[in-house]
Amino acid sequence: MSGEPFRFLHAADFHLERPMEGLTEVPEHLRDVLVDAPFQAVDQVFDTALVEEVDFVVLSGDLLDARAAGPRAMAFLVSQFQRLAERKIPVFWAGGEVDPPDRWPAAARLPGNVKVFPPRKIEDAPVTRGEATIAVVRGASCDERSSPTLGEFRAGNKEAFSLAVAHGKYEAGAFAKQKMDYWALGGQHEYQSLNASSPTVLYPGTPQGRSPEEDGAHGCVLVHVDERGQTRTKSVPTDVVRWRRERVQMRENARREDLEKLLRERIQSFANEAAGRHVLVAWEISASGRLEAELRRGATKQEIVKMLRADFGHRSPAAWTVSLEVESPTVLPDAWFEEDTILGDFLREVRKVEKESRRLEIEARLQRENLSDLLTSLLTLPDATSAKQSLREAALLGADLLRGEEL
Ligand SMILES: [Mn+2]
Repeated sequence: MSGEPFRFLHAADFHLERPMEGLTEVPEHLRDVLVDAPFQAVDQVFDTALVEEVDFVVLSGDLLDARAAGPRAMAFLVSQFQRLAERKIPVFWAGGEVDPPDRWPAAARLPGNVKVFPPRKIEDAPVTRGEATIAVVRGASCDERSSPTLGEFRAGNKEAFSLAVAHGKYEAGAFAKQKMDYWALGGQHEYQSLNASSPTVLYPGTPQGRSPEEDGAHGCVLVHVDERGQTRTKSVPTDVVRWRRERVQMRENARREDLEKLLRERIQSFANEAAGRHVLVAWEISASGRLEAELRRGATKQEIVKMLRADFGHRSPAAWTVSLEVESPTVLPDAWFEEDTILGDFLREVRKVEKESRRLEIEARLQRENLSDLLTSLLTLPDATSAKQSLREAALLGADLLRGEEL
């Protein structure tokens, strides 16, 4: 294959129906920023397409759920398509889980530059420049139940660059036989490359992370195709607000001042790395001894959060501490269980309750279920994690209170 070089933009998972999550309280001065962030990020995606003068845009689904998003989001998306229509840039959209084509209301007319692929039926759409076909985009949308099957994608005319667009959870290694040049996938909110070249297979991720789980940079992917059909990709960050989930491990004997100093240094470096974006930080602290006990009870934790918010949360751009969690130690020292003290009595009692509650649960099931049901249900005993967790917390609290300040 030889032809003219061109470039296109690949984006997915806008989820314009999804607001920011994971914030127990929304700071007043960031309210508008947080509400607008998913839209601003998508605006940046389309800005990138225009600035880079791409030949076309491929969108791999989950742009918005028309049932949940409301008219503002739909009008916004249509207006973004319109911006590309004015520059005669075609858009190829394969619907995903939340945007199968049937869900889009007929009243919200899409501009003529937008090609929406039908559910579960692969269609070809050529991209032309003058007389020449520079690429063939082959796509299918999800239907209400499932994603398109990869095996049905086959490159046809190898004179042109072959690009497949689909939404779903696909495994690396499933892409070799079809002889496509590029797989534009959607359905993962983090950027993920399944294969670097021949074919290039990737998920661009969502343009804006929504929760502490979606931390780090988010954006879209700009793809350059040279005259031999070789691709070169470049991630373009578009997020307006960046999540950071940070685990901090404190050494033994660390003091509160040490923790505060470390948190201040880290949050400052997040702000620097975010290059002008707002940062939302969810901390997870792992400490031991006196510091751990101090963080788990009393006002210390709240005071640290307050200090970080006061010093970094009101800057512009802001670095806002969303939460600060303290990891519980997984085991209490064995010696504590043996002690001939009130603490020892208490911990032995907790251990007994733990064993007993599990035995009772199994007995109760034995009485009312047949064998195969029983075996299945034993695999998924609902109490296992949450009850254990509660008992552990109880043991820790008891240990804190009963040991007093001698730690
Ligand atoms: Mn999605």
